[in-house]
Amino acid sequence: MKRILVSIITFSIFIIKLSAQFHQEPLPYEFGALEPFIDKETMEIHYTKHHAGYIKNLNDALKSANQSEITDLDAIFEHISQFNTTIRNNAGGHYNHTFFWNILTPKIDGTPAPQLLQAIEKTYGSMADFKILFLKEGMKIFGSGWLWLVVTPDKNVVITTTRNQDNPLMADATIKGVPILAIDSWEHAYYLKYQNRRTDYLEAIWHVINWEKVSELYLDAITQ
Ligand code: MN3
Repeated sequence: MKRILVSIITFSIFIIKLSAQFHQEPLPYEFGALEPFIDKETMEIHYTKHHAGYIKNLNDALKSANQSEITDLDAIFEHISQFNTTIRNNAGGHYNHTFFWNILTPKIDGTPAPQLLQAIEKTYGSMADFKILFLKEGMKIFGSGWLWLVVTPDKNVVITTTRNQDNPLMADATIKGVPILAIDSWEHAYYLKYQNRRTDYLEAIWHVINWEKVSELYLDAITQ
């Protein structure tokens, strides 16, 4: 009886450990759904190889660091200095990509909710000026990184960029804030279709931004 009980407990711990692993959510649309703005092959490689790779590496790195009990990415970002670079890069990679898939949509040419539009106009004058500046900031990223629109603690919307797989939730971010929009500016996000033409990619991606989702994130962030 005792042995059975021990087996049950051991098995339960095993299950808990398994469930503590990070997983990849299904992509909310088909790989080819964002064509012609983002091509099917790029999406497929990006989701099945790059993003899946970050998750595997994150789980492996947490395990080797004896930090497998961590199940919350926010907890990693808030205490980022307590984690090694592999965990930092891959936790960021997992969060950033999950976020990115969800702010894209096959329903093209959406528009932001009035409240978000007003917030963008408050900081940047107009939507057109915001888009120009956003593109400029995206072009300034040297090497690999991300382009963001965040809600800062004083509830303003601000453009920021991060290097590698860092994000504005990390405790040591230059501009901290709640992300509401993110563009992957790594070459792997656009190279197959756009090669070195990052400008073309950053201009094309506006067509597939899920403004409904971005607006929802904005409204959540200002009421937090
Ligand atoms: Mn990527």
